[in-house]
Amino acid sequence: MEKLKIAIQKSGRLSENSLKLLEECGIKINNSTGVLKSTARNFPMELLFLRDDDIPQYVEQQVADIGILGENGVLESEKDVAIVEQLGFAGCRLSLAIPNREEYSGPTYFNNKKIATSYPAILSKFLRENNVTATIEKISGSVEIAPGIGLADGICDIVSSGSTLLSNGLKEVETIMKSQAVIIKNKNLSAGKEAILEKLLFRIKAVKGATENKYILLNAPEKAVKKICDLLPGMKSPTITPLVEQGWVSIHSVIREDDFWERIDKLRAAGAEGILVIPIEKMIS
Ligand code: PRT
Ligand code: ZN
Repeated sequence: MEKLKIAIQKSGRLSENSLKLLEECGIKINNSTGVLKSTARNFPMELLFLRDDDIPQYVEQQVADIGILGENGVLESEKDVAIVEQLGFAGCRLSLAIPNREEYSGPTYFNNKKIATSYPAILSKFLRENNVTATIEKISGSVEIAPGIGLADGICDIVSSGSTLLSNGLKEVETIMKSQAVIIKNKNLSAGKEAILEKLLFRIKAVKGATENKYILLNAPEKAVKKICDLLPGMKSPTITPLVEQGWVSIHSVIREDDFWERIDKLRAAGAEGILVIPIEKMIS
């Protein structure tokens, strides 16, 4: 039987979450520590452990069929691969930053300046689109020290919490792109491999749906049901069961994690009581 070859980062910020995602999809992986290749025990999948920068090339050449890496890495590689799913982890942004003391006037600030980055392709596209002429100094690590040592006037680098910029006396002045981990695929997969990928994506969506949503149970007076149901979109419509106490019902539904607290406040204001919120293990819509 055909196997889907997936490339994941060997060691770095994406490794742990990539393996965790596969595990949450019920895929059991044979020993993956310190090896370059492994297999799954209960899913037609082979794993390759690589540097994230190499993954787009391996996928383009179909050494691997699919891969997990940051969107920033995919764009920078300029390889002909397709992004098939955003995975919701390793969130960050690629930004331009300059020394704190400098006054920023907009992208033209960078005219005739030097910018240090590990992302020359994405940066030069941004500069072109903004009609800015700057010199790009390509360096592969510790980009944030470049202005301090006189290598460049500014930097273009990944920012997450912003503390690296802060401790190097830099301020973020433009966000070029937002990024998160994604799955990429080779554009010419066989029908058999596409079918395995579909199966994997189905599971990933169920896992993502579960982390993005919560199951909610609450009690409400019958007269408040309409108002409360309007606040609970759920998967279809909420489930309503009568309570032993006359005039009261129990309402069950699913709510999204992102606007969770706001919605709870509104539910309470509408008359909801005894609200229980429970994590969801998997969610299949
Ligand atoms: O060895 P290999 O080449 O595989 O790994 P790598 O060193 O190239 O990559 P790695 O593991 O550092 O990052 C992999 C991916 O994680 C990146 O391509 C991003 O998509 C994503 N990611 C998410 C980050 C960050 N958050 C992040 N904070 N990548 C890097 N950083 C670095 C950034 O370069 C800067 O030095 O963290 C610093 C900024 O962090 P804050 O929190 O101080 O702002
Ligand atoms: Zn890398």
